[in-house]
Amino acid sequence: MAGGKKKKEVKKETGLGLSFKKDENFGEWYSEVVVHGEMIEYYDISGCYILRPWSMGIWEIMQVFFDAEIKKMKIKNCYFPLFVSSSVLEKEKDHIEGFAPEVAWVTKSGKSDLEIPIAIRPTSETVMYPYFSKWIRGHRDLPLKLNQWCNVVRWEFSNPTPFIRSREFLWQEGHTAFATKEEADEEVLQVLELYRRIYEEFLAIPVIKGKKSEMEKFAGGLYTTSVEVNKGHGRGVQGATSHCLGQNFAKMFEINFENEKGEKGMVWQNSWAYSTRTIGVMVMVHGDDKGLVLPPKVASVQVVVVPVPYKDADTQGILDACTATVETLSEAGIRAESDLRDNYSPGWKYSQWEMKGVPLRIEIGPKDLANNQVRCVRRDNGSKSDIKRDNLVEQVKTLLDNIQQSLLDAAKQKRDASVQVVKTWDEFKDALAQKKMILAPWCDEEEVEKDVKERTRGEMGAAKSLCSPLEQPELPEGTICFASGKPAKKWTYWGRSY
Ligand code: 87F
Repeated sequence: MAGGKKKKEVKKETGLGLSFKKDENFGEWYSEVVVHGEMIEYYDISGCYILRPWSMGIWEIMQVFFDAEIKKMKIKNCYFPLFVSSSVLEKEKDHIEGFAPEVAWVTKSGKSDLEIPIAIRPTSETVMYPYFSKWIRGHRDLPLKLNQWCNVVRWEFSNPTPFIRSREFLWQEGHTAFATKEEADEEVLQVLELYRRIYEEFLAIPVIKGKKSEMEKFAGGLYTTSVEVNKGHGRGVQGATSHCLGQNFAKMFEINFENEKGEKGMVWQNSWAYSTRTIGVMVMVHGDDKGLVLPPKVASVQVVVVPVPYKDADTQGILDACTATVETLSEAGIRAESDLRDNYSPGWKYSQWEMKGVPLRIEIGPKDLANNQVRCVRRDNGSKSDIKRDNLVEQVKTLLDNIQQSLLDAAKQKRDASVQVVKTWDEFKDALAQKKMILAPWCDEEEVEKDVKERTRGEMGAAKSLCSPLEQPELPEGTICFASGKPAKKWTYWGRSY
């Protein structure tokens, strides 16, 4: 008891260590991890956060990948203004209606009122599409495929959470127009696949690709696809979305073209986005009671090299070995850094780099120096191994690959363990109470989804459909809907969602 108390005091002095446990108080744990891990600094405007280099580095690595992939698809980057005039924003009344309370407005410059208030973009459909209308004349102007990397503002009122729900966030938004629905349909899935790869290949997070219900889709569009993450405790998070807008916006903004035969047609449009929410999801899935756990593919520092000098040892020799190790790794394209600060103990440095989630730590002490080896410690499972400096690069690469794979495997296992297949309402209620994510046969009727929401209302938040997986398990003839008893049309995931 006394020992435990002492430990806590030490933690306070150094500012290291977390005071909340992931399993005990998830919300507080999350806020503490993103701050102590140096990803986020809180700001004096509620719902706004500073992205420090440690998180911005992750964003940039994903951006390099995604930007190159969409360029292969002949999508071009552009930049439209941050401001939207009220007349344009409100042109599409239906689509904006539900969102209107979240739109932020500029009403003043200095002390004087603006003649007409100007909105700040919450998304850019209405900003861009008047110009799509202007630029698209004939079939030769199609397809028009644009993307922009930018910030958007949505004045959320429910509890803000760094990365997951903030009033300003960074994203890419793709907006494309085609002559045919087939082309649009194809692109929706191509982009969805890129989102899957960001999660699975970079963030080591398994996702479910699926289609949203009529209730949960983007109201301005034709259909919405998404990648859904199960972050445990029966909660789903929408990871990214790719919409087919159909011809709704084309009608509104008169985006017409003339085909080869001189006939008038309306374009088919898509819009799609992923945001800095990806980073928050990564923290939630992989983080532990020691802090962040970064997958090697997105870590701006993949390996940190820490000298472990002893009083009577060859300190300079150890420091030189650290510098040489970083150099060797860097030359091989591995993101490595040494921590040669002389005002912190090795143990203190270990805790700090663990808090920041660096995938691999290399320690070099007198014994390692004498044996021409280094000690490697994995962040994900704490396992230690000594490797010879002769084949450092090979072995470190293997270790990093293994860490990346282990993180994905562990996340998959956790996810699979928290999914429950149900057939009846009673099973559904039980599974929900056990904080499971649920896969159930559904009749796909809006009224029934409303009813499910109504019947599950409570302090935990109502259940809703997350998505119907594109890869459908077999649905035997005669299977009935878990909620209505009518014939089931598809398998759908349900849960409580962010
Ligand atoms: C908030 C205020 C105003 C979401 C909003 O998902 C408007 C909106 O239109 C709004 N919140 N949305 C839907 C965004 C749809 C779509 N936009 C392009 C995307 C992907 C990127």
